[in-house]
Amino acid sequence: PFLQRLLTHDTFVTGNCWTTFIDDTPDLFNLVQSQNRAQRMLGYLGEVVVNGSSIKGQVGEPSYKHEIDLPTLKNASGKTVDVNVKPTQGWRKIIVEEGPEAFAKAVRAYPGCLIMDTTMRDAHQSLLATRVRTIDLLRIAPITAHALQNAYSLECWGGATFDVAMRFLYEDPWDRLMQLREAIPNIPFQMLLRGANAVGYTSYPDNVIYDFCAKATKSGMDIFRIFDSLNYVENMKLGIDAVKKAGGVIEATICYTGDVSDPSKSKHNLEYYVNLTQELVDEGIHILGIKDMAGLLKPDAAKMLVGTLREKFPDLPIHVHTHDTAGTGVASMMACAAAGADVVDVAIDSMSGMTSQPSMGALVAALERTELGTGIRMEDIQALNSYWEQCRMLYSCFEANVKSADSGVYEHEMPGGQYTNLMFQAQQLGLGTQWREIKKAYVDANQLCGDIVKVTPSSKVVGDFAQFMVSNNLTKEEVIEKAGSLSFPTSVVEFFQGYLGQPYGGFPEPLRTKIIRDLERIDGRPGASLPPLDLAKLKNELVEKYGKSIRDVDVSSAAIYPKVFHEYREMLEKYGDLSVIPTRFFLSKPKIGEEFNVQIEEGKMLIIKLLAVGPINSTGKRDVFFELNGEARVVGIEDKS
Ligand code: 3PY
Ligand code: ZN
Repeated sequence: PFLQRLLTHDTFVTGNCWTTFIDDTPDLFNLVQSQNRAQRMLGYLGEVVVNGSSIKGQVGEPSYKHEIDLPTLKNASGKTVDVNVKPTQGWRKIIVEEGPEAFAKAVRAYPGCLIMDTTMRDAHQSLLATRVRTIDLLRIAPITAHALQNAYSLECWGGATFDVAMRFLYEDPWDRLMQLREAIPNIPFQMLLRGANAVGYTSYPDNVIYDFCAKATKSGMDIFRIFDSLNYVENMKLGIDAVKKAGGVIEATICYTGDVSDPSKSKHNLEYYVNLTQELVDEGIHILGIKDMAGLLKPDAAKMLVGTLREKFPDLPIHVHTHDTAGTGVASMMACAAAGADVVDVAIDSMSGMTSQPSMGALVAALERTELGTGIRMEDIQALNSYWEQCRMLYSCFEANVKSADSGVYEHEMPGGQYTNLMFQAQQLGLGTQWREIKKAYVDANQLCGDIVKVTPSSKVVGDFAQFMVSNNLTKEEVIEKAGSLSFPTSVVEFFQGYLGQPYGGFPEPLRTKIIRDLERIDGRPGASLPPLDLAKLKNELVEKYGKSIRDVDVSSAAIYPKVFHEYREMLEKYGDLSVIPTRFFLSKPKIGEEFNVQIEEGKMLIIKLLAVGPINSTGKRDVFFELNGEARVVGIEDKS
């Protein structure tokens, strides 16, 4: 039909000036573009039909085979809420109209306990390998905007979501942020910023961090939870200043490790956390975050820590984050709230528990009708939960198979996200039976590193070290003894060189010297010596390579993840925008004759049906026959089996 339209087009028939034909005939050009786009998408779908999904970390297919039902919300008088009408009430109003300081004051003055919902970031990072796609976040977004109007924030960006979006899901993290912002104008958005590492795993030049934070606020981000994986304040100062300059809310965060209620764990004691908080307060932060990334904060310790900080810093809003690995999450968050925390983190019920955050429904119900009420209604939680129950099954192929609580976390101290990751890797590498050994080696590796804070990226150092010890059958004593001749994982060597920053209490010697030998030592902030990155030059290079579609935010992606960004753009060139494909068909093939819709843009729908798969031909390819908006289409796909 395209050729037919072209050949019969008036201008074409008269043979007038071909070079201006496309410019003068935009409707035809649009048609070419959208047909081309559809064909490229069929290329991806055909690939999934013939060779299966190639998404890393996927085991099997989604167990959910239906369209996800969207819940309806009822207001207090039982009337259905029109979720297409965007809500105007919410905590974001204060940030936008009065700024971060006023927001912090209002949060501190709130009599109850506010919640942050981590479902769109940490919960799926901890349970589903960060694989939840933008399309599924967007579907529930307008409903969330109504249901969680009184939430302090939604954590929906940062941490691992940034690189995973490009690396494994072939979608753009900035689009995710901007689209969510559009759908949820009223609730503050929160992101996890790894201090001088931004959303990466290494230090970047300072100007990259400033640029990133400025673009994030411009794209809709409000609150930045800034941490450093060694609680190294010099690294955090950079993030704090970048967020300050960008006009965002600075939630500077102390990472919690050890046990303040156990006198035998004396390195990270109450005094350590109080001093650290003072250093951050001196930097002019708006909110204090306490990041209990492994779920080590037992209720009694929570009472001691939050109670002490509350007393010493009466005006400072305190926001506590935890993971429910051992199963004490709800109890601990209630203890935090009772001791004076202003905000605690939870995830929607079906995305909560174990290595994720504690259950929103459990916490909200537990605090309901107390003076620490959250202002969130149980019926709204049930509605949201019905969506996420289905969604979790849609992503069942990324479940790490953690089936129970593990109070062993008090000993091994693995962060929630890493726990699932390492467990999954242990299974994949055939180390499944050695999972117990990995956990034990993790304890030893941490001691060898000097008993450090373990969170991305320092947790990776300890994890790599532990895997190295298990696969080389090395005890802690043997590592110390043979360190001079062992070939350590790069991450371990770099940690000892000082590439992550300076750990509290310093590096253990003589181990450090034995491991790094004559390699460079960095004794201050690792990023301080990096020359600025020429972002204008980078933009020119990107435009030259990918054309005018390159936006300023893409420059930031390429600055932080050069290789990942280029690989993502190559996928984009090959298949077009894959983010619009419904998840079930992104991850698995449809049945023969099954029809599904892909909304490629507002008002433009592709109706796709898989018709047949041909036999393998002499070039090793199979023809895959689709129906696209009623017309037959065929794509030739190499059979890789
Ligand atoms: C991250 O850095 O992604 C984390 O979630 C750390 O807890
Ligand atoms: Zn976390």
